[in-house]
This record gives sequence, C-alpha cells and structure tokens, in this order.
Amino acid sequence: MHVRTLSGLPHLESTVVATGIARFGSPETACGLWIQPHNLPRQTSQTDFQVALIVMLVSLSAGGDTHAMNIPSFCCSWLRHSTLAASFALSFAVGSLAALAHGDEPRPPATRPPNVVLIVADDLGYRELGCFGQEKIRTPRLDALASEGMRLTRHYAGNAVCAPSRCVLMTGKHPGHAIVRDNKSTPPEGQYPIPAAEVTLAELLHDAGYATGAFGKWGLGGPGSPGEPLRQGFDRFFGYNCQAHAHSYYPDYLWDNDRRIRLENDPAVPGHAGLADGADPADPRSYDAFKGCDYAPDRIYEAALAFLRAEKDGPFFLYYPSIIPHVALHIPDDELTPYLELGWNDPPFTRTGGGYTPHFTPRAAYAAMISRLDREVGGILDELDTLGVADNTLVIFTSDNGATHLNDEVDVDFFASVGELRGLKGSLYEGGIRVPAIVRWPGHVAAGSESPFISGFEDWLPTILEAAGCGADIPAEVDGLSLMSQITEDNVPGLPGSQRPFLYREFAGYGGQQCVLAGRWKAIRQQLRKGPAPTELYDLEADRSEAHDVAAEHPNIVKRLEALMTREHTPSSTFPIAGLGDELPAR
Ligand SMILES: [Ca+2]
Repeated sequence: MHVRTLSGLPHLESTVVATGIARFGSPETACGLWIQPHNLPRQTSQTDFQVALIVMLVSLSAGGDTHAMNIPSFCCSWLRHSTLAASFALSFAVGSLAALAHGDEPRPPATRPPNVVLIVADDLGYRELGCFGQEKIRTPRLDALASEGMRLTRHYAGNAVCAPSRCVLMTGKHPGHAIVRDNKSTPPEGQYPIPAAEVTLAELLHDAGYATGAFGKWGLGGPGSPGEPLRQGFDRFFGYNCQAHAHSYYPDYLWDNDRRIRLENDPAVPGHAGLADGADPADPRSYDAFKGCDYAPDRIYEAALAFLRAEKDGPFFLYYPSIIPHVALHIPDDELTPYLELGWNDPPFTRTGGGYTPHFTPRAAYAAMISRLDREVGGILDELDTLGVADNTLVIFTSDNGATHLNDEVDVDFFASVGELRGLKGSLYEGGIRVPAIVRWPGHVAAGSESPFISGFEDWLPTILEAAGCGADIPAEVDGLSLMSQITEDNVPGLPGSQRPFLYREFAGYGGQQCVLAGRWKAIRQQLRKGPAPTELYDLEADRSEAHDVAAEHPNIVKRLEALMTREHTPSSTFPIAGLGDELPAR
C-alpha cells in the first residue's frame, strides 16, 4: 500500500489514533489495514472533510472527547447514546478509511511537487559531523542543516563500501536482493553496471517530470554500459564515472554527460603513489608532487549549481554524490590553514610504495576535506535560497558507508570518526554501515528534531517518491519503506507500527558478511565466503559497541534472525557467497 502524509490536521489525527486504539486495541485491527491516519492521502478539501467526519464519528462511538470538534452538545448526546449511530459511524469510518488508504479516489497533490536534493558523502563516519558528536572537525553548515531539520540517528548505508551501497540507494532494493553486491571493476573504466531492466530512483523521478542531474561519483556502470547515469534516468551527469578514477582529486579529465572534458592537471596527480626515491619525508616540498591546480570538486560543485539555476522552475532532482572525504588526501593548501593553526601534533603520513598518496599534515588535510564538503553543502543550500526554492525542496544528506579503515592515511582514533561504534568501512558492524543522516523539508519536517527509527538507503526511493506525489509508482520489488510517517511533523511517536520489522544487510566483500537488525537486536555473521559461519548476537540498546556476543543466551532470537537471513538472501552468481549456498563460478 502506498500512502502519503496528511498534513494540516494533527489534532484530528491524534484523536482518531487514540480512539482507534481505545476502541479496537490498535489502528490495524480497526480496519484490517495498517492505518495510521497520517498515512491517508494528501490534504484536499474533500479529504479533510472526510477525515474530519471519520474522526468525529469514530470518536463519538468510542466515547471520545468532542470539545475540540465544535460539535453542538445536543448532537453529541444523541450520537453518543445511539447504538444505531455508533454502528453506522464505525462501518462508515472503516469503509471510508479503507477506501482512502487504498487510494480508490486518487487525486493530484494540492501543491507543487517538491524539488529533491540528495547529497551523499563518501566514507564519512557516523561521528564526523558536529551534529553527530564530532569535536575536532568544523561542520557549521551541516550542523545548521540538522537544526533546521531532522537527524536520523539510526540510519544505515546500503552497504559497507561504495558501489553496493549506491546500488541500494538507486534501486530501493536491500543488498540481498540488489544486483550489485560488491565493488567490481569493469575495464577500461567503471564498475559492474546496473542492468537496463533495473528501475532506478532517477528513472522514476524523470518519468514523473523531474529534471534529473547527478554530480560527483557514479560507480554503477562504465561509460557506454547499460549502467551509466544517462541510461539510468539522469538527464545530466558531471563528474567521475569510475570509483578508482575518483581516488585522485586532480585528474586530467572528468565526464560531462557522455563526453570527456580535460582538466588543467598536466599530468594528472595520481591517487596512488609514494614519495620519490631519496625524498626527505620531513621536508614539506617532498609532497608537492601530490598537488594539482584544477581541483575536481570545484568543477563538480559549479556544474551542480549551474544545474540548479537552469532547473529552478522545477521540479528537479539533484543527486550530489561527493567524493569527499574518501582518500587520497588531496586538498588545496590554503584550506589547511584553519587546522594548521590549531597546533595538532600531526606527523606526516609517508609512503614509499603504492597505496594512497602521502600528505605532510594528514590530520589537517582530512579535517579540511570534511570542512570543505560542509562549505559545498552550504553553498548548495544558499543557492536554493537565492533561487527562492528552499521552502519547496526536500534536502537529504548522508554517507555511503562508514569511515575508512586505512588508519595510516586517516587517524580515525584521533577524530573518533565512528565514536563508540565497532568496525569501519568494509564491515557490517555498526561503524561500517551506520552513517549520519539529515533531512530538511520546511513545513513538513520539524526543525531540530531527531528520530531513532531504524532506516536505510533502500528507504529513500519510496520516501522521495511519496514526497513527490508518486507513491503509486513505487515498484513492487522495492524493499525500502517510506519514511514519510517517521520524518514529517504529523508523526505521532510511540504508535504501533513505528518499529521496523527488520533491516537486512549482506556484503560479498571483506570475507563475506551478513547481518540483520530487528529492534534492539543485531545478528551478524563473518567470513561467509569460506562457508557457513556462526551467528553473533548483540543487544544494541545495552551494547552499542557490539562488544558482548549474547547469542548463547538467546537461542530463540538467534534462530528467528537466522531465518530472516536465509529468507532475505537471493542467490547471486556475480557476487556469490559460499556460506549462503551460492554456487561459485568454475575456475
Ligand atoms: Ca565509500
């Protein structure tokens, strides 16, 4: 059932929920449907009237308070004491709610569909923003965004590394069902492509009349493949098609739609290289080889702003998958200054062989990169203001996976990048997949709010489609849930149904892993590429750091979550996991 939010009648919603529960035990049993009234169709005068009538009748039949409804007292008295009236009220209410929830009378949205800005950082850890507990890195614009909207404190990236996470985001399918389940290069450039038959968020919005633009790093199909962004619903693309190409912030080309454009880096600065033979690691000049002059994020940012200006009449969908703060540590020197002034003990990150390029002040570089991303986000928000569209734009900010595990490059302990969480990028422990998430939508999402609802990347497709007024277009095979009832001001906390049944993750990489989150519990298995593996169980309410495996104490919970793990994994011959029964390709 695809449902949308009813705004403007919060007091009536509360009343109908309260009376529904009082009369029937729960809203579900009231109508044999999942009916929370804020899931009814969007406001129209006719709908408002119907809902108001339903509220009145249900409330009266259940002995509810009528004072707030301005109903003449003699009517109340008559209705309250009339068995016939109560029966009529209930049958009418049930029938009407069911009809509304089923959308028997589809109506166009009363307001213009909102623009959508979806910003995805690359390898940004759960605690790397001030509004998520970071103490060293300055992120004033993102902190302000959070104060204007909602923080989702239990939001999970699609997966523990880039490509499979982005596939979940674009298709709304969880990783046991999505087509891309690991990073897999496809020479000469790009990653394993999303097939043409897959339906993406961009395609759905494009079909709904949105101008669609992607600016940043793609990673879901090389140039010319079925997965390239222009064949997956984007009218406009600018940036890196390939993840490996994005390891350098000073490349000698980027993609402008299906055309390569040159950048003024001659030669390109490599993402992977060591200090020159004989170079003195204590001399800052030894690191000059890893500096360029044409910084790709500048180009990407400017292209995104140009898209906003061109499409300001809307509706538009701006997808902004930044390459920041993924290593290599490439940042213009002048942006280091605010952090160099802090006098951190910042020993050089040196390297003589392969791997990501060295940096003379790696802590300052990493912090400056995140502050740079913060400024870009601020610039995009400023542009929305300048264009006069901020009030009708849904802005979402999140990260594609946890902070990097490359401790030589990034001192994640110094920054407490994932705080108390266990694991980093590449792991299905919390630190690898739990990411910061912020939603702003003026007039819909309460400023300064937060939600502990368990949510994931698969939820953005249905959420955005519902916000766009296209809830009926959400493909049946989508696994995500619309978060609309969780993020909007109509949300009534603590209602039945506010708990997600489960969230599933699997990852064919880093040994093969699988986890499922259900309420306070998390079951996780490691090393599944070798074969079957034991299940660990953690109580995340008591043990956020996943330090105490309590599987032995709760065999029934383990059994239940293992059954979910089995059920949610669909076989993949491209990304097989032996321990889950997938057939491995012949050698
Ligand atoms: Ca990433």
